[in-house]
Amino acid sequence: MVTALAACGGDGGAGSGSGNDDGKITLGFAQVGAESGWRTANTKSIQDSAKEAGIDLQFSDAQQKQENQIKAIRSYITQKVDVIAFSPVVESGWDTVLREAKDAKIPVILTDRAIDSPDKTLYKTFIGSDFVLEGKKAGEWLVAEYEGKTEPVNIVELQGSTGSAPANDRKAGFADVIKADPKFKVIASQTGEFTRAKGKEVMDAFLKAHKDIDVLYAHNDDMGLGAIEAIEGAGLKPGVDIKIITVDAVKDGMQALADGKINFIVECSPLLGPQLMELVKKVVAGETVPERVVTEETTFTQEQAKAALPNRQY
Ligand code: GYE
Repeated sequence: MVTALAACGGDGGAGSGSGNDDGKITLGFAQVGAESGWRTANTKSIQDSAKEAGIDLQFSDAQQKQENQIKAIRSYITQKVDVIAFSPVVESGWDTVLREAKDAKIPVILTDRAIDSPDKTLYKTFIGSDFVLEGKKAGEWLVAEYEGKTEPVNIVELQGSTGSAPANDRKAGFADVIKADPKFKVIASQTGEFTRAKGKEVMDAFLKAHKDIDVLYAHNDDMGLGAIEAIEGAGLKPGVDIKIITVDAVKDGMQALADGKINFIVECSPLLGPQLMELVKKVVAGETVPERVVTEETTFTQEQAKAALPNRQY
């Protein structure tokens, strides 16, 4: 169920959603959910920057369900918001609802995650990370870490939410890099739905089924943090007995990295709010916007995490 469609930014109260009769731009944002530390930081960035930009924000949380997101988008169309932005839970199945938005002449901006529709006229722009590149960076660290070694390296993978762009692309980028050396073997790969609880549950099962796990690659910090609990519960040392690579670099992940429990984190920035508000304003003003805005990101080793932690924003 779409439970919250309340205004969360500016002074927009009831009624501000129907067009911009108060002179402000109304943005309807359909968020994925609240599954991870990344998502919490992303939501805050969007809410804070809408407020700062004087944009009325209508915000909804889809609880990781596409049907809820579609309902939220339809409700924004009915409310005649000025712009709709959303972070698609999964990649496919958006054409119908996006055509409805197009017919209602409401521009759409994709935020954070991509869709697989070949019809590029369904949205104005897509702002977010290059998830394939993130997966490649994870793979490159692993290749360097085991350079010169010949024994097999048994890898387990915790995938993000099934069908989501970050899960598909982080898996593909990583696989693409490690396939060059047959010593790297992904012996188990399953979704942990981007949550800590599921990450722990699936890692528990991996540990029961396989006695010889060398490496865990988790598609986000939260699943990695859940897996750390499972690994410690099994009497093993995370970061030592099992090397761990994650993606995101939220504070809790960075702390575990600095503490030696994670070995490498590929950064994925959730702070998309300010750029999104700029794009919203431009789209409403009828200005042309780039088709794709890629977020700039880095990676962190344990030493780099120690240095970066005091100034980490999220
Ligand atoms: O990595 C994960 C979140 O779409 C980039 O979604 C986002 C991902 C992020 O739940 O933590």
